Amino acid sequence: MVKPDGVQRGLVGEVISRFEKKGFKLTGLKLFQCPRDLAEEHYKDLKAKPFFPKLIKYITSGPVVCMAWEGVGIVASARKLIGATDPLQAEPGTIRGDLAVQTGRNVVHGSDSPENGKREIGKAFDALLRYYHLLNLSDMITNLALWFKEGEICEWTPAVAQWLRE
Ligand code: DAT
Ligand code: MG
Repeated sequence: MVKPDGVQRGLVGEVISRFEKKGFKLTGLKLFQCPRDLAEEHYKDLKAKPFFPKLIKYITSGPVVCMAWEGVGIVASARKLIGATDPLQAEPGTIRGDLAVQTGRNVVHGSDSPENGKREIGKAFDALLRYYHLLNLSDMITNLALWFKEGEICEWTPAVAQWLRE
């Protein structure tokens, strides 16, 4: 996700470009104003931290760009492309290392585990979604994933797939 500072600074294209060039596949993309309750749920593990109120204010301060990316080892690789949480510790060549100077304005969020990726994007719930459809309970589906609703993730095959993976 490109955070509000990244959107305000015109870095959306730059961030997307780095993931595209690496060879990952974009399956979801939207500009979105994050409401307070979603921000608090997303960062609930950090609720006890002294910086939590500022973090919530920051992440809700303007639109973010939510993205879903797919690829081999995507979570670990994305974390490497993004760089360390503190941009001053992030290596040059990483998004934060190249484009940011402060932890509280570190431009991007990336899921830190496949499990959290599923919680944030929703793929973990595929089987459950199909079950809910079968039972005609579609109304219950919208809040199963944090950042994307059903139908917002698009499965497709890039024409270059065979040139990225043997
Ligand atoms: P990351 O975004 O690298 O996954 P995290 O999950 O530990 O890092 O923290 C989430 C966000 O909270 C982080 O991007 C910026 C903010 N944050 C973390 N540690 C902080 C600190 N010590 N001071 C201020 N903000 C902090
Ligand atoms: Mg994190």
